[in-house]
Amino acid sequence: MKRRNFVKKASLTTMAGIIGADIVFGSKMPVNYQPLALQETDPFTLFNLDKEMVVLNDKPWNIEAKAHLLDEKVTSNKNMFIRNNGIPPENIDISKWTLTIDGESVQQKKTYTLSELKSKFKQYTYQLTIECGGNGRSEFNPPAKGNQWTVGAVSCASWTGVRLKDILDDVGIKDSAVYIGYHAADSHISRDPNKEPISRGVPMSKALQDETLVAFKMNGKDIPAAHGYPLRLVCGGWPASTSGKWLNGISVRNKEHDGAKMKAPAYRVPKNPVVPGEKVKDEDMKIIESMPVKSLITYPKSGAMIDLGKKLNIRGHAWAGELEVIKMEFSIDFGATWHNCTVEKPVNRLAWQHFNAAITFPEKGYYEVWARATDANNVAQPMLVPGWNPKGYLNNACHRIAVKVK
Ligand SMILES: Nc1nc2c(c(=O)[nH]1)N[C@H]1C(S)=C(S)[C@@H](COP(=O)(O)O)O[C@H]1N2
Ligand SMILES: [Mo]
Repeated sequence: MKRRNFVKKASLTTMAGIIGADIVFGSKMPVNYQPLALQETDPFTLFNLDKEMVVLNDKPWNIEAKAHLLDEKVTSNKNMFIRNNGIPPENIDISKWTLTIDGESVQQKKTYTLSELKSKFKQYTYQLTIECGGNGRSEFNPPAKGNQWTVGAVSCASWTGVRLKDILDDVGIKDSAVYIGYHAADSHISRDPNKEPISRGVPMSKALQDETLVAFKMNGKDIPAAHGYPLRLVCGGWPASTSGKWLNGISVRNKEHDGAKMKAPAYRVPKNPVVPGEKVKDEDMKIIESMPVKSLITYPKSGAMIDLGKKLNIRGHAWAGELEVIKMEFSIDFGATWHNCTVEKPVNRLAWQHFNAAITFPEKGYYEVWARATDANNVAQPMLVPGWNPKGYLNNACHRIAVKVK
């Protein structure tokens, strides 16, 4: 703690405002010191979360939803998973926030203020599905290290912003461009200012899609602090790690971006299937691009009870990375037979799709309802956990709920 530099008057006033009282000896407070009253440790209050959200890690915060919390058509802040790799930025002054576009493949480096971005480019709103590459990791055996996500590291919120392609067009991109990489304002967990916690990216073909947004609103309001306030890259349908929160820079690269968590084995899976537990060489891994087809039953909760003769109405969402879901089915006999659900069209490309079905059960007893989505390439979800991989990515097994008929 540096005792010689004292806190600036302006930030003292801000802190006093939040605490709701003057900090009497504030002028004696060391710089970067966080008053206890501001060291909020209850994530539910801190992030405004539903009380049923599940905390997997508190340093950094990693919090997931339960399936039934994702029942809304558009995910609200209180039910949205949080995945942080480092320490989110504090005391953000949006009047000073900028986005700098640089890299080997820009005509010239260019910096925009937040208000320039908002006024210079046309704004678009899309619902975009964002799923962590490690969603479902908890089911792999042998277990993979990392957050033990079950099913809840996925969201589909409504994002408003400007198209990355319009910004890149304004900057001017050289023919040599192959990849973009994002830079953000969060700090490495070690607090080492020379290290980025995460700096990932996507190939130009994804960067230039209409739906790839540099967003400043989520669900019609400022992006919540945990989800990237005041600016975020959103690449729907790809591993959520490509959607950089607290965005302040984009490098247009003449090679695959090599920022933090771009190198193997991060966000990579074996090129060919491997025996569970096997060591895989870096050069035998490939980077995850579009996420696989998947679905979630969001109503009812697992463990539902129903009277014999009554219909059970199930519902949920299905998504398939870059592709559309063309078929949604359910099974009540452990996958022996399948029946169609109704599945809606997406409101826009890369938004999850809603499904529902009315199920009749033949007699009293225990059942499981399994749900299975099929994408536009006719690829269906596997019934059980798919290909084991060292980091536990891409588990898109059918979601199941237990039902008792009495
Ligand atoms: N700057 C920054 N962006 C980030 C991350 C991060 O730690 N820092 N985590 C990434 C990962 S791994 C995921 S899964 C998503 C999570 O987004 P959410 O917390 O808004 O749900 O943000 C991505 N973007
Ligand atoms: Mo992630």
